[in-house]
Parts: sequence; C-alpha cells; structure tokens
Amino acid sequence: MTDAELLELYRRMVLLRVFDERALVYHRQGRIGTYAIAWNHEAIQAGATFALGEDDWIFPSYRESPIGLVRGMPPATILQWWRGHPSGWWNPLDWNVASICVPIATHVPHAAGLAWGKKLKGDPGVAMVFFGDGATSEGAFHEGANFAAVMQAPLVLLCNNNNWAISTPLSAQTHAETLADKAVGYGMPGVRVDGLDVLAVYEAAREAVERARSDGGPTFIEAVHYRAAPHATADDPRAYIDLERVEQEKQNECLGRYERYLRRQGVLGDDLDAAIKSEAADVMRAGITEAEAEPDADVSLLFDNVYANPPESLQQDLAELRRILGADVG
Ligand SMILES: Cc1ncc(C[n+]2csc(CCOP(=O)(O)OP(=O)(O)O)c2C)c(N)n1
Ligand SMILES: [Mg+2]
Repeated sequence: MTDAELLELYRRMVLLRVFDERALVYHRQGRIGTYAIAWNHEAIQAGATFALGEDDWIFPSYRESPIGLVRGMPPATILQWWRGHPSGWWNPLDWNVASICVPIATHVPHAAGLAWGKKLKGDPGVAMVFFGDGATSEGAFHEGANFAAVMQAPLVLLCNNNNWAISTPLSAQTHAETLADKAVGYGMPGVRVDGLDVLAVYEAAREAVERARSDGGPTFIEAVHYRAAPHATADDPRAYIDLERVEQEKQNECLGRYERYLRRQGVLGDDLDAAIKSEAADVMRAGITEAEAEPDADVSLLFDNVYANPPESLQQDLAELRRILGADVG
C-alpha cells in the first residue's frame, strides 16, 4: 500500500470513530434515538470496505450504520436514520449501500441475490454483507450463504465476531470451534482474522473480493474481537460481560493501534493527525446541524403506504394523533 492509501484508510477509521463517539453524545443529549455503538468495530468496517470498488455493494447491519461515510455519504443522512426521520432512508442506488438492516441476518439472502444478479448480467461488481456472530444462528444466514455458494455468487460474507449477541455469548450460538469453520459446510473458503488489525482485515477482504470478481465464488471472513462497548445505548453490559476482558480490549483498541503503526512507519505525525481528527469533528458538527434543521415529517407518514384502501379507523387515528400533537405544541 502507498502512504496515501495507508492514510486514507486511517482517515476513514477516524471518521467512523468520531461519528460513533459523537452519536453517543447526541443520544445522551436526546438528539438522536437508541444508537447501536460501533466503537472498536472501525478496523473491520474501514478495512473490509477498503477492498471494494465504488461499484461494489455494501449490505450493512445496524452495527455498520455509519459505513456509508466511507463512500462519502453525509453524516446527516445516517443521523436522520437514528432520529427516525424519513430522510435517513437513502436510495441504495445512489451509494451502492443497501438500507441498514435491523432484523438479524435477513439481508444475507438479499446480498447473495444481488451478487448472483451481477454474475448473471456479466457485471464485474461484488457484494459484501456485514453481520454478527449471533447472525450465524439465523436461518437467513444459512440460506444466503448456501445460495451464494451453490450459485458461486460474487459475495463476501463479513462476520463481525465480537463474541456477544447482546447478552448471549458466542458459546451459546455454536459448538463449532470457530465460525470460519462453517464455511467448509457450504463449500466456500473461510478465513479468520484479528478484527482489531485493520490491515489484516483489509488483506483478507482484498483476497475475497479478488476471488469473487474472478468468478471464484463467495468467501466467509470471521473478524474476531471482543465487544468493548455496550450493545447499544439501551444496554448495560455490566450484568453479563467480562469487564477485565473489556479493559484489555480497550487497551488494544483498533484506531490507536493503527495510529501507532503509522507513526512508527513515519507516515503520520502530530500535525497531520490533528488535521484528520479535526476535519472529522467538523464534518460531524455540520452533520447534526444539518439533520436538526430539517423539518419533522408529517405524521401521516405513519399510515401512508400501509393499506391500498385504508380502513376508516386509521383516518380517526390520524386525526387523533394530529389533535394530540397540536395540543402538545400549543
Ligand atoms: C430476527 C431478529 N431477532 C432478534 C433481534 C433482536 N436483536 C437485536 S441485536 C441482536 C443481537 C445480534 O448479535 P450479533 O449478530 O452478534 O451482532 P452484534 O450486535 O453483536 O453486532 C438481537 C438478537 C433482531 N433484531 N432480529
Ligand atoms: Mg455479536
């Protein structure tokens, strides 16, 4: 990798980190809703997507909500998603980034289907789908993985193994020694990488993307770490997590680790580091201002597009909602 590439990767990690830390603050200030914390998942998110071209597709779960930032998506869009504002739902074709998926693993078959479609059309694009360790226990994961392998679809299955599915430990998800072992059963290569080593994730993803692009079919990548933050802002992990392990993980957190590497290589110095971090902070400040400047959506959106012929009662509900909201404002 050139110095410029190494720094671009760092810039993306910083942007994801700053988004995450600011989003948590905005949540605490009541400015966004419940937020799924992505702290220390940046090496996986930035490293894996760095292997993609602009035409390749990204299928994020809620854990990867800010991943569009690596494609230049405005932070305001993602913040609006967490605010429940309709402008948080972008057109996937604008960024080649699918909607953020909250139901666990349901986007794996979508990604497999899109990848297969690309193959049928003779389009060189690939798809990369992100999901967690818990998702590997879902039927949709198995269907998507099997389908992709049978069709030899150009798909990269990127499993973020943070060892927890909210409060359910990995040991309750699988009796397999590793999640990467599951790849064998589908007839696809499986690799295991250190999820806090951005260059290791990038290398594994680059190989997988090259394989997919050259008609070599899907690859399963297991990026291993240990969740160092709560599952989401609504979670208190002290009741179940190994706090000592969390402390160790924080000492080894991925952004600082990569920053130290770049400094040792002489690629990053104080001034450049400060400039990259303050640019990310500025982008976020502008993002929340832009998000909050947008007018609220009309409440009729809750009812629109649900029924072709809405029952009468919904009209009454909407009128009642307007009355309550009106009274509230007044
Ligand atoms: C189909 C489905 N079942 C249950 C849930 C509730 N739920 C939200 S997050 C989560 C844990 C998922 O854990 P994992 O796949 O390891 O991803 P992580 O959150 O650790 O990134 C669950 C069970 C859901 N969103 N969708
Ligand atoms: Mg998990």
